[in-house]
Amino acid sequence: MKTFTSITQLGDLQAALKEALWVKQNPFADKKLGENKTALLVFFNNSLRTRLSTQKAALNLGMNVMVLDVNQGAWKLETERGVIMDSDKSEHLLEAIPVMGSYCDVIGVRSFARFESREDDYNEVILNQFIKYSGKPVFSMEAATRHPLQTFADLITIEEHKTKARPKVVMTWAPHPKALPQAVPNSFAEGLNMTDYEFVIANPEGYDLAPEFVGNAKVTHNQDEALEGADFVYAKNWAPYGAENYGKVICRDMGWTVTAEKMALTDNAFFMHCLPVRRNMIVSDDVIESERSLVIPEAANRVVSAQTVLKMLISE
Ligand code: AN0
Ligand code: CP
Repeated sequence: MKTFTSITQLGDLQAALKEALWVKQNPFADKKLGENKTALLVFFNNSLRTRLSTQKAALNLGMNVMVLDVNQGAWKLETERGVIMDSDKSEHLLEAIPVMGSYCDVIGVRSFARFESREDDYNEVILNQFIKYSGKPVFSMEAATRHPLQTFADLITIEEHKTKARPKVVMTWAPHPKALPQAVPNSFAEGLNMTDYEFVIANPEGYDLAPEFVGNAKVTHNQDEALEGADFVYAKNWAPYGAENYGKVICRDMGWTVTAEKMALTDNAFFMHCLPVRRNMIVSDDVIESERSLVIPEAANRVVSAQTVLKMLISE
């Protein structure tokens, strides 16, 4: 594996899940693999889990780790080619990327959708420049359209908790005060489409995801109907994908918040969310604190997903 930007690059999902569960049981077995290898983690956006879990994963593999917060202490970067650089941006990404690449063996990038241009976001212009110009294996730590390390951790968590071969998994939109990217829901849908689980996406009208990510999922605008008989409820906010309202907030309906009444419609489902989560917007206090809430083990599995992927990247 030369890059990891989509969950589909894992290939055989069952084999990858098996490997992940082995890594979880044997976290220090590959301590020699990363000796004298350096991972550079580059953040254009904030992070708690990705920052810490990916560092921990690299350390478990015996690697050195360097972290760069581009917006704190680095030069302000120009990303467009051809501009006259007479503004506040001191350095161009086209120099910065190969320089960063020269200091490491593998490079992780977090670069969210900017919601300035749907075309630029969905063409992954920042991530693809790292792939093109760094000269090193690149992995996504959430880019504009996908968050594959999160999705892998989500799938590991479902694998550990499912009690039937084909659980019903419902991904539901929930309200949030700000416009959030589609990366997490796109990626989760992409991952679920690699399974044979029953997969339903519930969202208000105007919030349908891009068809290439929805895939074979059933899409409904009726949350209550979707929740009936669910084994897993995966909540997430995202902003509209449609060209007209791309990246705007068009629904604030608190009737979509995942509450105990909503969970009562399910088959005693587990609750999942990638975090960070806004309580009593996305999910009520009692649901996230309930014994069916998986948010903490799900976040803990981020170390496992990152370690499994880093292992694949440095083994080649
Ligand atoms: C980000 C998002 O929704 O994509 C990161 C989630 C892992 N969330 C926020 O910005 C709150
Ligand atoms: N779930 C997740 O990626 O969290 P962070 O944004 O804190 O890294």
